[in-house]
Amino acid sequence: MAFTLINARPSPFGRKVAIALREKGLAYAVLYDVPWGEGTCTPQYSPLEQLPILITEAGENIYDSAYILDWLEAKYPSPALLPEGVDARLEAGRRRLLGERLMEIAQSLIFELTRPQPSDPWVDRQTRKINGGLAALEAMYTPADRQAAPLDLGDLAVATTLLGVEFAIASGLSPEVPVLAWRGAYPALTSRIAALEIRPSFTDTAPALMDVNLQAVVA
Ligand SMILES: N[C@@H](CCC(=O)N[C@@H](CS)C(=O)NCC(=O)O)C(=O)O
Repeated sequence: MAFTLINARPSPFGRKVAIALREKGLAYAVLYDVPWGEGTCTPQYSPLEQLPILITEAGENIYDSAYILDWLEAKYPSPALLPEGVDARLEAGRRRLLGERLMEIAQSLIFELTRPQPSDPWVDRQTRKINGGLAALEAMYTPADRQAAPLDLGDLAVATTLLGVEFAIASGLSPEVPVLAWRGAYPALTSRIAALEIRPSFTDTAPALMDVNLQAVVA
């Protein structure tokens, strides 16, 4: 097995890496960990104490999902997960950053909403950003050629974020957050993700709950 991926079953960040590995046909074993658990193994592999972490056969630890994807693209360029041409790459980069930042903003909103007394101005601010980010992505996904284009790192960030928040709400990890109910509200995003989520790389990596009391590594 060439790679080991330290991951958590509900993690959208880890899923993004797992999908890229599958799309590139790279074999990997998974170690599931709960970074908040007492016996977590994550700090042994990343100074940031966050997963996902990709351990190479040579024993190198690659961490942070965005950097792992860049690392994989550089080391295993085929099949490419970025389009050819500067402008197309920059367009994919913009979708990618919107997908990545939306995940962080959604996470911060969900954490705030689960506090005993959420701050209204903070909630309003994060809500505005999510509305703005989703509207920007909807515009970028509306052209027919974007809907039909091959999967790229922009799609991967957007899809794992939107499917991740959808899973968090459906599974009860997150309270209901109306601004995060994207499916159906944004037609172009809805149709693009409907096309992506049936790929084997997506169905094989569907998120699931984990017991946060689990000790360290589980099979
Ligand atoms: N920017 C990081 C974020 C990863 C992240 O937030 N991972 C969560 C699990 S889904 C984690 O390890 N949290 C523990 C912590 O932040 O202390 C990435 O993209 O890899």
